[in-house]
Amino acid sequence: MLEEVRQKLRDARRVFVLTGAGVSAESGVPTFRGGGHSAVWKGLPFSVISSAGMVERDLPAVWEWFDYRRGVLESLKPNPAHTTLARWQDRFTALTLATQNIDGLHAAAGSRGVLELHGSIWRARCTRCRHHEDLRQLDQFVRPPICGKCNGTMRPDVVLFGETLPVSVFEQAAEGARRCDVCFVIGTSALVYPAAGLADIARDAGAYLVEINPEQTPLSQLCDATLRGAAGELVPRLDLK
Ligand code: BJW
Ligand code: ZN
Repeated sequence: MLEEVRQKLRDARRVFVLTGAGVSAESGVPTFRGGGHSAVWKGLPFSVISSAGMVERDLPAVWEWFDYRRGVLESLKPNPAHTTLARWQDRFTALTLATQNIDGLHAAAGSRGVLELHGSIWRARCTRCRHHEDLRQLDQFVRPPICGKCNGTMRPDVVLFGETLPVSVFEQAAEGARRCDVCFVIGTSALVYPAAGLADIARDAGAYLVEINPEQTPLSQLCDATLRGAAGELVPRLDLK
């Protein structure tokens, strides 16, 4: 199976990659689901704490949850899956990398133009005027932070359950999926929409669909190749010589 996928990659001109939490698992980032577990924080399932309703009910708690996770991420590094995907950028006519992850590890590995479908944990966004701030450069530790442009309240610039994805980011990802020869779906449970639907778009447009995941997902049966195992091991083994 690995050899067949390698061959498809040798012939491919346009490649689309959709990644999820599993691609960062070997860097030490906890996944949301998988292995029979589901993330919980202070007794709240993440589907509650990472939801639009929670921003309205308790924004300070949302900040506490994201500040905690940013603290975990600060010392973590990209793994060989991230670095291999970054190298692929220069090997094809076009490589579109869309991620559901908010951890910034693809960019840290050197990937350019990463389509962050669910936003970034490193940014804050004003709830009033949508002004963005990079939290690594924000010289302000109050929570919630106050917008420098309009004095509004800021929130993490991430897409929570019940919120819409940034339209132009999703459109660029959908275009990459529609036009690709080979589509990789790496380290995602493929349960969360509309991101998971990008694989359907690629498949419907005739792409060769490859899943890399130690576990089965709802997408597995649609795939031309399913590579069972860890992304940090399998992606480098697909690297073109
Ligand atoms: C490894 C590995 C290794 C382990 N190597 N792999 C249609 C039907 C039903 C519901 C909906 C629908 N369309 C939309 C919805 C609602 C909802 C949704 O999809 N719900 C489903 C759960 C049913 N979607 C939304 O609300 C989205 N918005 C939307 O649709 O807007 C329109 C709308 C607006 C208003 C009303 C109605 C519609 C927004 C979704 C935003 C998701 N946000 C989160 C949180 C982000 C912030 C945060 O981080 O807290 O994003 S949820 C969470 O799940 C996070 C992830 O990006 C996302 C996906 O998770 P992912 O990446 O797949 O991770 P896991 O943990 O699920 O899986 C890890 C995988 O890795 C596993 O398979 C492991 O096996 C594998 N793995 N180690 C490779 N080493
Ligand atoms: Zn503002």
